[in-house]
Amino acid sequence: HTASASSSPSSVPGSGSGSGSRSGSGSSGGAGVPVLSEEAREALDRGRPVVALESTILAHGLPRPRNLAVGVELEALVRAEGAVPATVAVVDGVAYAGLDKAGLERIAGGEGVRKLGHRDLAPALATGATGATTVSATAFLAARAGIRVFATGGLGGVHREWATTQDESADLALLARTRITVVCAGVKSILDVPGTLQRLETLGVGVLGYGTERFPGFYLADSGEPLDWTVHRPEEVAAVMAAQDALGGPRSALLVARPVAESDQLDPELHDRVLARALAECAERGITGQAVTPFLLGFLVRATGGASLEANLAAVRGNVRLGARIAGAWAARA
Ligand code: PSU
Ligand code: MN
Repeated sequence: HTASASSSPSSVPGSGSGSGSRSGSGSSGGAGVPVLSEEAREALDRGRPVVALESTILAHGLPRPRNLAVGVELEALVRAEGAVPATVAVVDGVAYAGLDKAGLERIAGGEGVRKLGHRDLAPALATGATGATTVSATAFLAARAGIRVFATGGLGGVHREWATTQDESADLALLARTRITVVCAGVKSILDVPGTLQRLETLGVGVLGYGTERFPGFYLADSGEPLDWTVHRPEEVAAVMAAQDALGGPRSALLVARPVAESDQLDPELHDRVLARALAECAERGITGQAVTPFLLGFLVRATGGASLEANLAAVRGNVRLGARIAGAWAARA
């Protein structure tokens, strides 16, 4: 029995289990349930909107020290839309949904901060590790805490060299069995985009284009890949979420794919040129596994003189704002 978040956004699985508080600033329903910040706990109890935010993007996806400022900014964007942010991470072996300032500083601080996918959570908790959570770990912990909406930048996916490495992000399989709505800007073009969409179909993860009939290309507004479903308002997303719950069946996620504005996207020509070099260098250096994504992202930032970073941030900001609006529409249905 994994993520047992019910259809009601105000229901918090594990609350009232009597295992008590593990920290002065929040409360937890037990060792495996993330410690919610006071404000997130209160909002969930009252059926008010909460948005989970991912931390790998901060620790391993953005350069220091800008990453800390971005972490603070994203939380402010959620608040400005009338929702409560809950940045998810593991600090000293405790999982949190809603980091305080000190926690955010630890995660943004660098050395010793691991990258934690879903399968890494148990060893991290058991050994007292500190780590940032990927989409898979964030989605899992958020759902476990009763949070239904999660905003991030890009989803992990199928890597281009899949045929030889079988490198497919654990994000996809986890989303096939976790009831959460994830707002993203598609997947990075460093991945095999059609391959990733195919795997999402096979795994039964629903994908909605937000104001678009094409899957977004993260740095680019359009990856060129068609989508089957398009929505235009947060209320429509909330209606799809409600229909998922009414249908029952596998507790899969819902992806909301929102394109970056064309005015904020990376120049497509520059994008294609630099991407080819990044992929070649990654292969030359023999970089594999969890290190691939951070390497490629870093290469792109340097090779575009920071332009890819600005497009990345524009995409994430938009996703976070939309996540807050969807959480609001979801809370309003309860
Ligand atoms: N895509 C980005 N930036 C990121 C990631 C993906 O544009 O920081 C991170 C997310 O946390 C995602 C993870 O869940 O990379 C996927 O890593 P892997 O391929 O090792 O599963
Ligand atoms: Mn991988």
